[in-house]
Parts: sequence; structure tokens; C-alpha cells
Amino acid sequence: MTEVRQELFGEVPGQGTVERWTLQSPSVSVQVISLGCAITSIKSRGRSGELSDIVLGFDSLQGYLNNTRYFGVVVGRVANRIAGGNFVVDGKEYQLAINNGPNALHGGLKGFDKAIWATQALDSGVKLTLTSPDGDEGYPGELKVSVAYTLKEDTLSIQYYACSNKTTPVNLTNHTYFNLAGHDAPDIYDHVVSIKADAYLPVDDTMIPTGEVRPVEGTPFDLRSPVLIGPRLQVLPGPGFDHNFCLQSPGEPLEERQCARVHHPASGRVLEVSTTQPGVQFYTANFLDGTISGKGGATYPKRCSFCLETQNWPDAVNKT
Ligand SMILES: *[C@@H]1O[C@H](CO)[C@@H](O)[C@H](O)[C@H]1NC(C)=O
Ligand SMILES: *[C@@H]1O[C@H](CO)[C@@H](O)[C@H](O)[C@H]1NC(C)=O
Ligand SMILES: *[C@@H]1O[C@H](CO)[C@@H](O)[C@H](O)[C@H]1NC(C)=O
Ligand SMILES: CC(=O)N[C@H]1CO[C@H](CO)[C@@H](O)[C@@H]1O
Repeated sequence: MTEVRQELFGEVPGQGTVERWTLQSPSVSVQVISLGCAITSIKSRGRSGELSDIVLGFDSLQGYLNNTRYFGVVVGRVANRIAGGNFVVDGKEYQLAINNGPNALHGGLKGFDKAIWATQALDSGVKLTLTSPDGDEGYPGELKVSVAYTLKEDTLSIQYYACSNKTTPVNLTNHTYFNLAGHDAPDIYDHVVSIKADAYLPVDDTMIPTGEVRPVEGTPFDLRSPVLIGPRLQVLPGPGFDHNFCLQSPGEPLEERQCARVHHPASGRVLEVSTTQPGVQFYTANFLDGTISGKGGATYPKRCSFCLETQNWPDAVNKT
């Protein structure tokens, strides 16, 4: 049985009220707000029964209004980077707002993470919907989007739906930062990760994939067998993981399967991620710097958490 509750979370002047929904199963409790469709808390028990909140976030609405690191939100229309912010569909060139070096990142200046979504109760969860107008952030077509969060026992499912009246790139994901020891633990070095990918996408200086699909065999990106993250980060070139792992070719038929598993031996907590998407971006919070004021006064330093963003391959609109 999952209990579903709704309450007022806050008011955005000129934009409307923000709701908070709580989904409570016997083992897990999940909270979601209607601003950015954000997951604001996931509480689960560790081996000795202690309850911890394992996702990063803020206590108040103000924190989410200034959420420069995309904690917990749904990212869209297109998660990740589009090179130069431009692409061609149906013979027409489109230019998006540039908001990350020379590239477009995470849906633009006012992406789906900054919108207030409409809500509707479901049997074991909540469905949030949004209409993105034709030309929104430079993207073609009116796009109707919905995201359904449902909780059954200890499985949180997220179902995305999007429909446009013109051809447009769409790749939605959610951007939850986890630390299985608890959101305020200092690092993730004692987590053990595995990702079922035979290849990954190397990136250039601006984090755009170079176009090469490189086998993980013999590289620090080989996470096919469980690997302790701390020592592996030390041999990785660059600041940490922020790479797309290739689960299958973008064109192949998609069937839901498990792609990643993270284990925190000390608490006994395990996160397993399943998806129908062909890629998963593994990010080790390399750009956090301890300056955020998070939940309960937590400051969230570099590498304090990880994200597993299931998605299409980044910059797919320019690489297929
Ligand atoms: C898409 O829908 C929007 C809003 O209803 C409308 O303005 C636009 O003309 C439609 N475009 C097409 C190609 O149907
Ligand atoms: C907004 O967030 C940035 C980065 O996390 C932080 O430096 C700044 O102090 C925040 N501003 C407010 C008004 O909270
Ligand atoms: C939601 O986000 C979390 C954290 O990024 C990730 O583990 C999970 O795969 C995502 N789920 C979907 C359906 O995208
Ligand atoms: C799930 C989804 O919408 N995937 C899309 C991601 O973007 C590429 C183009 O960039 C589309 O081909 C996919 O359908």
C-alpha cells in the first residue's frame, strides 16, 4: 500500500502556488514538488533500521528557485549539452539559447526545471503535466509533457510522455543527486558502482562527446564489475565522472532493463536503476563546491553525491 498526500509548499509571486506530494510505502517515502517536477526527498532505512534522506535538496522553496545545480528536477526539453546550441530538423535550422560555455545545456535559460507543473493524484503516486509552447527556448512545436511518479514497496517508477505538433528533439531525464549514506555525508568514496556498458562516449574540453564510441575494456571507465568509487576516481583523467555510458545503440528497440547498481556497504543500501533509454550519464558531482545551503544546513562539497541520468546519447540530434 502506498499512501499519497498533498500539501502547499510555497508561493512564487506572479507564477502561482507550488505543491508538495508525499508518496509513502511501508519501506520508502518520496517527496516531489510541482516546481520543476523535482524529487526533494527519498527516505529509506539502512541495515540497523535508521531512516536517512538519500537525495540532495533544499528545505524551502527559495532554494529550489535558485537551484543552479538542478537538484532533483526533470530536465527538458533536452537534457545534457547540444553543441553550439544549434540543430537542423525537417530542413530548418534552429538556434537555442547558449547557457553553458558555447553550448546549450539542460533545456535552456528557463527549462522545464523552472516551470510549475499541473498535478493530479494517481493510485500510488502523482502525475505532473506541462505544456511547452511552440518556440519555447528556441525549440520547434508545442510539446505536451507528463511525468508520472509511482511508488510500489521500494520501487520508484518514473514514466515520461511527450507529444509535439512539430518534429523536435526531446530527451527528458531527472537529475537527482544521491548519497546512499545520507544526503549530508561528505563524499561517495565508499560506494561501490557497476554500470552495464561495454562502451562510453569520450568528451572534448567543453564536455561534448567527440563522436567516438570507445570500448571501456582496459580503461578506468570499465564498471561492468562492481568498483569502489574512491580509488577509481584517483586514476580517472579530469575532475571525475561526467560521461555517457552506452547501454545500446540509439536506434535499437528499447526494452526496460537494469543498467546500473550502486551499493553502500556500510548502511547496506542499494540503488538499482532500470531504463528503456540507450544511455546513462554517470556524474560524480564534480562541480559542486560546498557553497550551497542545502537541507538541514548541509553544504554539498565536490563529489559528495552521484547522479545516474538515464537518457538518449548526448548531442544525439547532431550525431545520428
Ligand atoms: C502547434 O500548436 C500551437 C498551439 O496550439 C499552434 O500555435 C501551432 O500553429 C501548431 N503548429 C502546427 C504545425 O500544427
Ligand atoms: C543561489 O545559488 C548560488 C549557487 O548555489 C549561491 O552561490 C547563491 O548564494 C544563491 N543565492 C541565493 C539568493 O540563495
Ligand atoms: C531518475 O534519476 C535518478 C538519479 O539521476 C536515476 O537513478 C534514475 O535512473 C532516473 N530515472 C529515470 C526513469 O530517468
Ligand atoms: C526518449 C526520447 O525522446 N528520445 C529522443 C532523444 O532525442 C533524439 C534526437 O536528439 C530523438 O531521436 C529521440 O527520440
